[in-house]
Amino acid sequence: MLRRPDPARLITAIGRSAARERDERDERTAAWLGVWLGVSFTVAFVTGLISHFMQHPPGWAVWPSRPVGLYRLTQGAHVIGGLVTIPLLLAKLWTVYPRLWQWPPVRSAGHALERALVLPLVGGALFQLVTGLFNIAYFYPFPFFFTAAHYWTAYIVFGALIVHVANEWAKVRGLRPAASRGGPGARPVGPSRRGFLATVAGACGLVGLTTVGETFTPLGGLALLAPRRPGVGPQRLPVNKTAAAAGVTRDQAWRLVVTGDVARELSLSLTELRAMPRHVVRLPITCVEGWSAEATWAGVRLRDVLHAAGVDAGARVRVESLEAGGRYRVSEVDPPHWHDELTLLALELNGAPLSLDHGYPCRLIAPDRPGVLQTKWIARLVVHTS
Ligand SMILES: Nc1nc2c(c(=O)[nH]1)N[C@H]1C(S)=C(S)[C@@H](COP(=O)(O)O)O[C@H]1N2
Ligand SMILES: [Mo]
Repeated sequence: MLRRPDPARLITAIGRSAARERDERDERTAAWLGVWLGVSFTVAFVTGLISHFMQHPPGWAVWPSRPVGLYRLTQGAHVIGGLVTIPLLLAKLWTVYPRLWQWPPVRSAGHALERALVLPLVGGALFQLVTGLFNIAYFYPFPFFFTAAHYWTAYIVFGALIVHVANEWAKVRGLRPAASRGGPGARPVGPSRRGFLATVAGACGLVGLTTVGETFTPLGGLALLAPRRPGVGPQRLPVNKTAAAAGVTRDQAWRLVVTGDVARELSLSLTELRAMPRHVVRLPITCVEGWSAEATWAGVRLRDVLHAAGVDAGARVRVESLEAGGRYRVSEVDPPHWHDELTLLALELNGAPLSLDHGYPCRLIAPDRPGVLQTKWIARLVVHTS
């Protein structure tokens, strides 16, 4: 005998299946965004570590001086990739935030872990993107030192991300086209999800397009969102720290002193330095904050000066600036960089003597090296063999 359908139960059943369909669509959207975020955070983590260990060599690894533009590539990927990640993370948060108040709050041990990860994962990811953005905009409203906070938080976020991905693996596998999986879940991709993902991709593309010109010169004209642009600045090169900000003035009695573990101490006047073999190189300044710009530099090879002082082939060199204080007044040069023929004590930039803002009378320019290590207003080279 046929039972008459109960309208109330029918409505509940329809509602439940609609909700399930919406949930599934949301889950797949979230999973797709998760895959993209996984890729972008992995790239940011790896390129960030490269940048960190270049600035703080760990002893077991020395960064090579070639290829010339390698750091330009890794740091460009770090900063531009980070900016592109902002719309991606916002879209992901928008897709998943209703789950914050799901009921019951905990369904299983795995689910409990997933929920406990929300704070380090989401909080940490937001912290990285916001502090990174503020830093490249030269806006420092936070009370901590950006570099250290950004570095340590990276481990927290990446660790949380690994656990999260392991936890979500089953859902990511669900990304395979529904038809090929068969079964009751088989449903064509809805236009709204596709439209949403296309909009997110478009937003990411737009951010990329309006910032990549700060390091990829052919697109410089489009770099509307970039705080520094190649070609804009004195001698057609941006300046990060001016001489006024560094408290450096023209020093008529300037001499370059080479000291430390040397066979012969040197003290060279500008005229004596200019009398040494002059070399011209084309190299970029690659700021850790993402912008980079090529320029033509002329000056004396660092290795020529060090050889004149009788320096050990394995020695390291501390380059010291006239600048009295400041975090970037000294930098270390390891053997691969000072042996490189492209590494100059630059005296000229783009065909004219260095301007004071660019490091007059003498600055370091080396291939494949972060901008913070391209010390300006050099006064002393201190050689050490340990
Ligand atoms: N002495 C000194 N050198 C320095 C800095 C500094 O603050 N002090 N800033 C560095 C940074 S962060 C960058 S990106 C480059 C910028 O070089 P530019 O001003 O010649 O373009 O110089 C580097 N050299
Ligand atoms: Mo920089």
